[in-house]
Amino acid sequence: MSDCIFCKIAAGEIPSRKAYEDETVLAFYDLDPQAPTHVLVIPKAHIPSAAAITTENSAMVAHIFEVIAKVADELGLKEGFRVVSNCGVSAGQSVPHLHFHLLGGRDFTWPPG
Ligand code: DGP
Repeated sequence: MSDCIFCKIAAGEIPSRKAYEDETVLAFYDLDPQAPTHVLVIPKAHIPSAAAITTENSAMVAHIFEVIAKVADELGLKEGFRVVSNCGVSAGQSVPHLHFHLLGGRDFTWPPG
């Protein structure tokens, strides 16, 4: 999508600090980190949110979770990590391109705020 900031990051039109990249997935550091490690993992193809995951694109989501496990291991998150996908306005989604926050390096509370 031409006006989507994460599509532009995926295309290399906006720079990012990359943690992982392959043909279909990009992981890059969040510019407003909420934990010592805070990486965003996105599909390069535009999917608006978790509400738009379907049979047609769910293999991509499975691949994203493989990438999350790989990046968490490479970044040494051995004590644990949290994966968050905010979906919709009331959940706090600010960028309408599916993304998974990979957060680690500190303890997390439950339930989340
Ligand atoms: P959410 O609020 O769940 O939609 O998360 C969006 C995240 O994206 C938020 O933590 C800040 C991050 N973000 C927004 N714009 C940029 C950007 O241009 N570069 C990077 N690295 N992160 C961004």
